[in-house]
Amino acid sequence: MTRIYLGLGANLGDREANLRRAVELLAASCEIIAVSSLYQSRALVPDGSPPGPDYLNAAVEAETELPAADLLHAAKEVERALGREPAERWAPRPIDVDILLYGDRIIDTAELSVPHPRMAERAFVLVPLAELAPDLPHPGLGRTAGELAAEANLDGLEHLRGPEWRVASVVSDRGIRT
Ligand code: PH2
Ligand code: MG
Ligand code: MG
Repeated sequence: MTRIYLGLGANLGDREANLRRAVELLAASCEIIAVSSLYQSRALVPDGSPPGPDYLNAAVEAETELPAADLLHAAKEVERALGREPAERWAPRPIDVDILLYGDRIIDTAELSVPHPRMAERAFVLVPLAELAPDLPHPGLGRTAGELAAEANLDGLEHLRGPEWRVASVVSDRGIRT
């Protein structure tokens, strides 16, 4: 089993329902250990692009037997199941499931880069991740999720909902640690 961390984001449709359904669907291929609080932030887009609706983001801690490439395909399958259609890179989406960390592996293939290449600059990734695993080292940077989160620009990141949004039915008993 490999310990993994996923970043979830949604800025179209019923964002919270999409995130909850994504966790439920991911439970088919992973053992869900813990789910972070729900955070809201403005859409980060390149300068000059239309911003689009605000995002909800969360992080998920899980374990899986799937090799990384298969986990990526499972994540894409969840995105498709929730109605995500192929679109340009920064387009609004009902769900985005990103592999942030896969054990302590560094992966660089045409399909997949892990750790997620932009996670270390993004408060909407780091803050939920640090909630789950503050002492977790980033395998490329050698700094912990908590350290990176403490240095991130928190402007506009809103803690929207605590534990009550979490999908209790699919979170493993081992994950009860609040
Ligand atoms: N994801 C993006 C682009 N911009 N902005 C926020 N606030 N949250 C996201 O998850 C996000 C984004 C591309 O995956
Ligand atoms: Mg993303
Ligand atoms: Mg993505």
